[in-house]
Amino acid sequence: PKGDSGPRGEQWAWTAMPATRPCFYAQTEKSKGWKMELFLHGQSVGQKVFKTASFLKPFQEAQQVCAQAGGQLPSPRNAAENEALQQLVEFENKGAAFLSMTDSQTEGRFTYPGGEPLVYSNWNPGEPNNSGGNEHCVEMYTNGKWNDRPCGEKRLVICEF
Ligand code: 291
Ligand code: CA
Repeated sequence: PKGDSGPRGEQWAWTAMPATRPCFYAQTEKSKGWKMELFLHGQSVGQKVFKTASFLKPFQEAQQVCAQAGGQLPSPRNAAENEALQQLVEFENKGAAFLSMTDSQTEGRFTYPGGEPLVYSNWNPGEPNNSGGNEHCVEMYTNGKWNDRPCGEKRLVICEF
């Protein structure tokens, strides 16, 4: 971070704003409307923010929606993150939501968008079962459990920032 002085001689520290979290920073800058929007349709857990788009899309389009907003689809990496996301899915009341992970690369081996293997999972009993041989995406049910599901299905879009 490099320093700079303001009009009253005050010192300002500059640091790069993480490009993946523009919405989060916008929230802190903007009016109460933004905070209310996040209160109703978002969840903050640790350093992470989940925000729902409140509409349903197939996986690829959902990915694009989140990338456009500077985020990505949700990757719950522990029980606390999973629970925060579950509360959002349940409150939104639009059914299951897509997670970020797929096993499109290697069947049965689910990975994050960067290709790393899962560090946490919350599969529903019997999942993932690749039912019909075409379930390469993951949905979170309203109870927080995970199920592998075809990527072409439309699910609630939630992004992580
Ligand atoms: C069953 C389980 C899941 C599977 C799902 C789909 C349903 O859950 O076998 O592992 O992903 O069926 O095959 O597909 C359609 N078209 O309904 C059903 C429950 C909630
Ligand atoms: Ca399944």
